[in-house]
Amino acid sequence: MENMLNILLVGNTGVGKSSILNLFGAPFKADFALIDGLTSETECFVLKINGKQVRLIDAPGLIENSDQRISRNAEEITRALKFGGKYKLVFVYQSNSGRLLPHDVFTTTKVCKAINHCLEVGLIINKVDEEDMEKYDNEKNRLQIAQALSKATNEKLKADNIIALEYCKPRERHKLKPKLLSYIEALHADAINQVDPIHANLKEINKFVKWFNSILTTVAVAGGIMSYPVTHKLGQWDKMWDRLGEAKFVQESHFGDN
Ligand SMILES: Nc1nc2c(ncn2[C@@H]2O[C@H](COP(=O)(O)OP(=O)(O)OP(=O)(O)O)[C@@H](O)[C@H]2O)c(=O)[nH]1
Ligand SMILES: [Mg+2]
Repeated sequence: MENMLNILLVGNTGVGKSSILNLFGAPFKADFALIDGLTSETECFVLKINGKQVRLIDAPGLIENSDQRISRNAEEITRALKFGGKYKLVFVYQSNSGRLLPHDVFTTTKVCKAINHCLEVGLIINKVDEEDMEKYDNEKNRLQIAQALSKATNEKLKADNIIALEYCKPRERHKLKPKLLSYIEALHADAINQVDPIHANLKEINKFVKWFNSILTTVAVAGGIMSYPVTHKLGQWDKMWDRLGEAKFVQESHFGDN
């Protein structure tokens, strides 16, 4: 069990983590949930993928609407990172018409920092509209997304490790399985040797969102545009992350472990 390969999906509530794992054959709860996240505890399911035994790990989303739930989820995500053995760690975002959401960046940063950025990570952009698929499949755009998240991931996210999954009716979702299988197969696995506890609360999240948006506004004004579509405005994203670097985004205590 110790040396079993782990596949862990991390992301905010409702993005489709459990549904994606179920495409491999897992039986996790995945459903409509109006207010609270549906998955509240980390759960595992062991099965064979391409003849190899793997442990699929389904964790709750980090951000919810009470500090109590956020702390519980943070503990559960921390636990999900501690099974031992090698991991393929994949972040899951829900497509937002090519815009990067601060909540997703927050969660990615927290988790990458907790494991000291020790392994290469993946990113699945889920529920993508059919007409946006080619934008996300475009190599240049994926490179832009990787660059936009370079500070959050310490450059452990490569353009090749980003895929988009098309928004599908539940009865058609099985058609995503071949793409997902070859993606997971190709993803690099590595050991997570040390995991610092993840801590987060609403105040910190709200502060981060405000700060993120203010940085966006500052750069948007300088760049003469009003928003930052991840897939279209890479040059501006570069500038934005330079500003984030100047603000010591990752290192500063205002976005630290308190
Ligand atoms: N139509 C469609 N619905 C999807 C897709 N992926 C996920 N869903 C739906 O999105 C909702 C949330 O999916 P889950 O898999 O439960 O999401 P989750 O990330 O596990 O959410 P939490 O457990 O709350 O953190 C469910 O109603 C799914 O059926 C998709 O590609 N297309
Ligand atoms: Mg879930």
